[in-house]
Amino acid sequence: MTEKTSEAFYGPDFNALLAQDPDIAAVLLSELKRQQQSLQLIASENFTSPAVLATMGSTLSNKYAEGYPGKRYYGGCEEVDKVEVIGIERAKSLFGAEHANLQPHSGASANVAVYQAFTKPGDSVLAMSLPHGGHLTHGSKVNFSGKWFNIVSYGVRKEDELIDYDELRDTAIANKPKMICVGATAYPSLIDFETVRKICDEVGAIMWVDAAHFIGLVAGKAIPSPVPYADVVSFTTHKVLRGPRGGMILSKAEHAAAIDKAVFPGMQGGPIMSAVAGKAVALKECATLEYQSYAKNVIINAKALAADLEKEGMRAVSGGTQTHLALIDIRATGVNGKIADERCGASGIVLNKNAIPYDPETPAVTSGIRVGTAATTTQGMGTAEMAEIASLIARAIKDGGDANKAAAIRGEVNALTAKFPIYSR
Ligand code: DSN
Repeated sequence: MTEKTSEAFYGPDFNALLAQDPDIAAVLLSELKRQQQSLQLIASENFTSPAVLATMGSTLSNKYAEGYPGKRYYGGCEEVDKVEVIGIERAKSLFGAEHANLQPHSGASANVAVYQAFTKPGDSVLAMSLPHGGHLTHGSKVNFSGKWFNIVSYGVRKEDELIDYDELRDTAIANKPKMICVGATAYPSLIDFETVRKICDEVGAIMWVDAAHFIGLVAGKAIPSPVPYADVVSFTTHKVLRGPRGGMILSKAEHAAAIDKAVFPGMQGGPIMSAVAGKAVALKECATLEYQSYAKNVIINAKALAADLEKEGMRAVSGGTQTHLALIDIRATGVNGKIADERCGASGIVLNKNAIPYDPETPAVTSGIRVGTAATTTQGMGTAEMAEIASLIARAIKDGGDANKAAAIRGEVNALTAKFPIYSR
């Protein structure tokens, strides 16, 4: 990808930016090249479409629109109202949801709204522990959730690294939480929503699914949906879902008013209407057969990558994956997660170190890596490329940080990514 074609991707406005602020323009170009020329295996990242990117750089960014369609606090909202109404209807239709709120600025913001809608500070909430794959907003001590709520945690079984629903039920009965959260950032298996619903009913808890990681697979009908079971489902829109950076909440109709009030005025002021438009565009894309095929291929690729990494002597946690991500225990290589992350990065392979369940290392070091296939599948890569990627990862980790070997791997990564161009015109 030459500089000329990179500029061509950004369009004529890029020349204005280049003239006015060459420092920032240069970063836009070099970040585009970084995304094009290295392997993006961070499980929460993807390549959104040029159509979504167009909304993000639009004049909708200029408009303040506190409130909801038809009930705004400022004038001039008639155009942005249309965008939000279309987006809400698309979300309800795609997921079969009774209510949708597209305004949360991020997944964490969406989660703040969920806490606010259903709990008061000091209430007990049962959620997956961070070291076992949960999220900061599921009760980490350094997050508002851990500071303001009585978080009770559940984890995965040591034997098979799967959620222990009996333990979850026992903990729920013992602690009577106001809300139970399922959903994680590093759990490769499917969640049994029906069982969680039964536990919630038994103890009178709100069922909250943080679906940020897998909602795109649900949208593509590749895995079962939590929507029929959950009171509320929160998620980000930029992971497998492939939309703009942002958050969204689906809920039962009975919770609609509480959710909307918690988002605005409870937690946010004006929504980012350019992002709301991007969410609407992404939801339309997700309703296509093409996207459904993409979602299935994401899982096929993740399973292949996990199996190929096992052939390279690394262990897939939970016995493999049923989703878009694999958590890999790399202790057999003699290299920890931090060093593996650094060595892969130096070789043009972007992934993240990740704690594995019952990890003997600290969270800053870890014994694992997390890999996801959302971005590479968007590029059009398939199982043959997953085998190549597994071999490149293994070499990067095992080659001892040798700069020449890292440069050679980077060359191979460049050659591979060049066959699957993104954002090229
Ligand atoms: N940072 C996200 C992830 O990588 O999973 C979670 O918010």
